[in-house]
Parts: sequence; C-alpha cells; structure tokens
Amino acid sequence: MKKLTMICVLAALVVPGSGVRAAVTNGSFETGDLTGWSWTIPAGASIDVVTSHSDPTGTGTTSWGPTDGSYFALLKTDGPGSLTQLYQSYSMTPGNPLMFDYFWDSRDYKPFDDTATLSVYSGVGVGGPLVGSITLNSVSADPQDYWGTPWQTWSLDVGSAGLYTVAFEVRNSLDGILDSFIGIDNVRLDIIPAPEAVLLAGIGVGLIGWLRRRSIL
Ligand SMILES: [Ca+2]
Ligand SMILES: [Ca+2]
Repeated sequence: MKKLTMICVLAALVVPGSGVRAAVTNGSFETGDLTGWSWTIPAGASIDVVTSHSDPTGTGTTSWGPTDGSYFALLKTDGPGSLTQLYQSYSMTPGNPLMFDYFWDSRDYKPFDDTATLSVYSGVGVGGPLVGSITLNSVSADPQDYWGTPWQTWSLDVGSAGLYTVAFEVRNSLDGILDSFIGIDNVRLDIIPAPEAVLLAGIGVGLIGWLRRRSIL
C-alpha cells in the first residue's frame, strides 16, 4: 500500500510538462502512420498502418478492415520469443476507461504458442514497473490452429488515478517461421455507463480492472 501511494505521488509530479497526453493521440491511426505512438519492433517484426489485412489460409475470421475511419495498426512478431509492442502513455482516472478495438490473427499451430497481451506499466514508457498484464489470445487457447478472431471492443479501467503506459503486444514462441498478427483501431478514452460495465477480473491489488464490452462483428 505504501508503494502504491508513492507511485501515485510520483505520477502526479511527473505529469506537468512531461508531454503526456490526457487524451489519446492518433488512436484511430487516421494520420496513416504511427504519429503519437511509441514502439518496440524486433528484427524481422513490423508495425504497419494499413487499410486491410487478410489471412486466406487461416481459420475463423480471415479478413479485416478498419473499425473506424480508413486505417488501423497491424503488429507482427518474428523470431523465437520476439515481442512487438505498440504503446502510449495516459493520465487515467477510475471511471474513464481506455477503450480499443482489437483482433487476433494467429499464423501458427499448437504447440507453437504465439500470444497477444495487453500490459500496463507505471509511468512513461515500458521500462517502469509492470502494473498488470493479460493474455488477450494465445495459440494454445484457440479453438483451432491458425485462428483469427473478429474485431472486439475491450476496455481498461484503473482503480487508482495515475500515469500509465498501455502496451499492445504480440509475441512469437519457439520458432520464427510462422508469425502471428494483431490489429488495433479506435483507441480512445471513454466513459462507460455503469450498467454496461462488466468486470472480468482484477489485477494487481485492485489497481486495474479489465472490462470486455462487446464484439463488433
Ligand atoms: Ca482507424
Ligand atoms: Ca510463431
């Protein structure tokens, strides 16, 4: 509890003049590029801003367009254990969740357990303490190999006001032959009316609550 208080105080001190945005910058990628975002792209991996994506040999959903506007971000991993990250920092307060649209396009099969995760770090950047992380999808949990999901809307609420970095992540497993993808669009800070909010799980001593709202398609 003492540590938590210290983190919040530190965040309050860092916010002024740090360049951290209260709102999301280019959350729908309508600039056609990654303006406003930071990233980690290992060798062979990629993050592109695209108008469409398809996986003709996949199972489940196999083609995607943007959920908002004309563009979305497409993250690809590569190499054993390589982690591709796309992130931005926000001053967040309880009841004002970060919402985003997301899909998963696995190009791999069991036991090559590629995974997509959402991680939250304290402060600016991904070098700070990890507040919480959740697996959005993984090959081992998919109903079929080479699985793709429709776009889904997720939201992330915090239990304590502070400065956080939210990272969308895709990781390769065991080999670098069959890479997996995630798509991200329409990232925004929003207010969910209480009756619509359904708490799935708590992470980190109630600091973060993760909400899953609905599927779009
Ligand atoms: Ca968009
Ligand atoms: Ca793989």
